Amino acid sequence: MWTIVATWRMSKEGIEKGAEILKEKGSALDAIECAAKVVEDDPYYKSVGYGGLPNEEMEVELDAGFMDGDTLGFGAVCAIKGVANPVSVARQLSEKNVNCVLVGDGASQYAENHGFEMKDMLTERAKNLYRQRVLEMKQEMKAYRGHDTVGVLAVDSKGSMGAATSTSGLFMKKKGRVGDSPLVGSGLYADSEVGAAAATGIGENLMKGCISYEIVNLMKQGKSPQEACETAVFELEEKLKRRNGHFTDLSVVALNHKGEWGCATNIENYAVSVAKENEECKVYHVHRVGNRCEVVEASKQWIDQRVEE
Ligand code: SD4
Repeated sequence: MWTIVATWRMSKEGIEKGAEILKEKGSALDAIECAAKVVEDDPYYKSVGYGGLPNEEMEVELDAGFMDGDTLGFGAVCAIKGVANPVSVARQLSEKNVNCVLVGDGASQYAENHGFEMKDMLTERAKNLYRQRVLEMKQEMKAYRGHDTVGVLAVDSKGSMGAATSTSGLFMKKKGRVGDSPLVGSGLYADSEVGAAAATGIGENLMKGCISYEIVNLMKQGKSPQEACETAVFELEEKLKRRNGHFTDLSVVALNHKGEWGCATNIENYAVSVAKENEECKVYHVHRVGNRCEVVEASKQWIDQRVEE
């Protein structure tokens, strides 16, 4: 019984393509890479890949991670520039024994030397949004709005699992800033014997809880994916509030090796996309209700609006 799930509505078209691979008995790893690439290639979504929002210096620096749940192989690229599909580079690095995580120029150089497509990832639209934000920030300092990560998880018909993430990180971030998305255990984790998880939100806080590893660990202890997601998000939120006096956006998605999925958030407008064997792809809104989350199927009308979260 295969399943593929991902963060946000933006992943819908990607997981539909990934689902086609799983339907044909393809691997979870091929499916998640394919799904993430569809989002990376779409300039409309301005927080991932081509058309992603730039850093303070108007450069698009991208983060991506990839984990094989069978071997626990992990690869990542951080603050990579000029590469069309960072997730594919991360996947290739996950197959290596050493040099699995590359940053900045080293990551871009590796991609170029290994035949990955090189591309200027900064679009005119992103430049205009940057200029507009510079003007706004002169009036009021509001960096960091406008961010999201595509996090994709799958289990295939053989029971193998994988997790992939890709993002342009936070809009107006410092050059060289790395978020949770390419960090194993924070942005993503996959263990085919248990399950997989991925996160989206403010990386600086998500990484304080190693939240993806925490969710997989909670599933290992017997929690359902939904219980594990809610426990991890609300315990981390409570801890951050108690120790620091504040907390920020934390949203997650999880899948266990039986194909059951769950999600949780502490914000208003989170969504996840899901495709399963014998079921067409659906998008769900996730609403916080106390320290639980309500998951409600989105209408076709809302899906068709392609709302940018
Ligand atoms: C980061 N977690 O770079 C990413 C951004 C994100 O919703 O997912 N925002 O911190």
